[in-house]
Amino acid sequence: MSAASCYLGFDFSTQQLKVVAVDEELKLVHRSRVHFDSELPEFRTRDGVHIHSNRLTVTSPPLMWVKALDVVLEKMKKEGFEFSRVKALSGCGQQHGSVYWKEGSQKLLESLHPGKPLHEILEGAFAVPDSPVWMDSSTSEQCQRLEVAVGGAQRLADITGSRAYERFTGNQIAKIYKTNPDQYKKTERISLVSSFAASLFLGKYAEIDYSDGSGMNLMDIFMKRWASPCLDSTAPELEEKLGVPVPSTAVQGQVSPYYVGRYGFPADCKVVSFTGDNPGCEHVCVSSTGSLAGMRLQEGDIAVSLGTSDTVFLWIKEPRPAVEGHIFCNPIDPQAYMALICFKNGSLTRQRVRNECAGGSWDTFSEALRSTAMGNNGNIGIYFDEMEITPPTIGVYRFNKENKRFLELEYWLLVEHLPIMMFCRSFRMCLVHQSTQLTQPILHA
Ligand code: 5FX
Repeated sequence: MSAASCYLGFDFSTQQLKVVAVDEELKLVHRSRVHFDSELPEFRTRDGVHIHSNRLTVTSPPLMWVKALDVVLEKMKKEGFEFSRVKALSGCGQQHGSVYWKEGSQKLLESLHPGKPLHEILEGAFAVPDSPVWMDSSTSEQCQRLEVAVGGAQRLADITGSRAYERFTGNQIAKIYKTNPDQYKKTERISLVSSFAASLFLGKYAEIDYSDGSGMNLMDIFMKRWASPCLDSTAPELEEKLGVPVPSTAVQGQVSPYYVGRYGFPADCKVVSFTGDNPGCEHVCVSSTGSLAGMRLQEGDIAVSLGTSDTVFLWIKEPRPAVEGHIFCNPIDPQAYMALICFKNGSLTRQRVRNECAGGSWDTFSEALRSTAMGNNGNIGIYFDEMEITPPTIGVYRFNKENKRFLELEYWLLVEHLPIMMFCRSFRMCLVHQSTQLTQPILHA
């Protein structure tokens, strides 16, 4: 490896932590990752999250993200990565998720000892040990209350870029304040996943950036500051706990001496605001998930990102917020915006169907697609394994070309128990036969 400068981009996504290093020409010089379920099994996540028994509450332990950072940096060290070359770093995180730093954590961050891994130092730093994440749909009550408080769904969208959404951070904060007032009281600072990750590098609380801050139902996206009516109806003393939002391109400081001592980063290595995974972030971050900045989108471009969530987003100049979809501040151009629609049932649902129908092989899955007529002869299946965001519904919806719903039970029998299915279909046909007074029995469909 030559001694030229390089830049690091971290991506704290739902299922893993990824890091890439690029040189001055944006050429990839290093890549590493930590997969939460398999490499940090002690946190007992499935696909990076805990889905609670009501199937609406979805959380992840912030300490797992801290430990993932320890592991990835140790991996890089072992592989001989020269941290002394890093001029600046930035990154992104899954949007909307929130981290609740306990009283006294600022002091802990300021005095990180390079002899210890971060997860040992920060073990007791979180007032809420399991952070709500973007897959959570448990805050309908808080959403309703917020919309009523500000004058309706459209009014809220006109201010914050979105009507009230369950996963948006303000509604998550309101739920914690209501259900766990003690945890809320003990919270010194609330970060998004992105600003939490930046805080780990800065050794102090990082500010929330405008772009990721737009996914909270708390920020006025035109004035780029917290919207008082939203704060007031969410929780008391919230403004102090949130800090001051800053541009997504702001340099927030230099790396903490911890990284200089433990890994050999230069003392003047800059930390640029981290932002959400869909906005992506400043040019120093080359996120490997789909993101507006990482894909270098320009006005008029539309991107589709197929990840744990599926999103469609575009760069816009004149936003008109509506009650469906979101408007976020643009992470690159402070005058511009980005529009986004998010679908929760993305890659995990696709993989589930692939496993059931194609023995876990994408090749077999693709072959099945290729060998079927375009349009699938009018048959269509829509799969919402978890409560969807757009539209808010759950279940499997399969229709034949006559637009008749094919019941899930039949589908389950067909896939799992073909012989029983054959029997049931014959049986049903016999019933049909009886009710329609046919003279000959129909044995199979
Ligand atoms: C966007 O609004 C979303 O909720 C998701 O795409 C998350 O950012 C996934 F991490």
